[in-house]
Amino acid sequence: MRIFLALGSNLEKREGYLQSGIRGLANLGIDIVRCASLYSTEPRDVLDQPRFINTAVEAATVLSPDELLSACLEVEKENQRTRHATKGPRTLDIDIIFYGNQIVQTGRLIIPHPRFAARRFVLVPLAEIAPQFIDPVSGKTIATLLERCPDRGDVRLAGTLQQFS
Ligand code: PH2
Ligand code: MG
Ligand code: MG
Repeated sequence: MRIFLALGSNLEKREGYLQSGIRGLANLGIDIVRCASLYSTEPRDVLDQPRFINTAVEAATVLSPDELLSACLEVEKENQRTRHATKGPRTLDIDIIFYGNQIVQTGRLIIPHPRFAARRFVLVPLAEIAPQFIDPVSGKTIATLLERCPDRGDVRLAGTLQQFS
């Protein structure tokens, strides 16, 4: 299945956690196809926290949505992710945005990610690697969703991960 994941970090060595997170995913059977640039982004939801580095990856996997979620959580854990405050500072966050064009709703998982279209820190990296991908919920492309996104949060290009530059 063709999948898209959003990654973010706003503690300590942020690029290092993103790099290590992508390596961790690859070790669990998630074949990374493309990785967007790194973006320095203004915090949303909880405003009083350090700026994030966000990126997005396209990958291929045979894991089911539920297995994919478990893999993401395992890689977060490997990277010292703790859960103190919801939406607060974190070493590594890996969110499933799309699982092909499937709509998934289980007790622990909603795909597409319910808030992705309202967040520039997700849409900007995603639009870099997949502007024409169609969101199965709205039927709109990522490029269109970005154009129409009301979020004005600052999102600035901040480099690329070595292995993807
Ligand atoms: N993640 C959050 C809350 N706020 N803000 C930015 N800029 N980037 C994020 O990844 C982020 C956030 C909860 O997951
Ligand atoms: Mg998140
Ligand atoms: Mg998350």
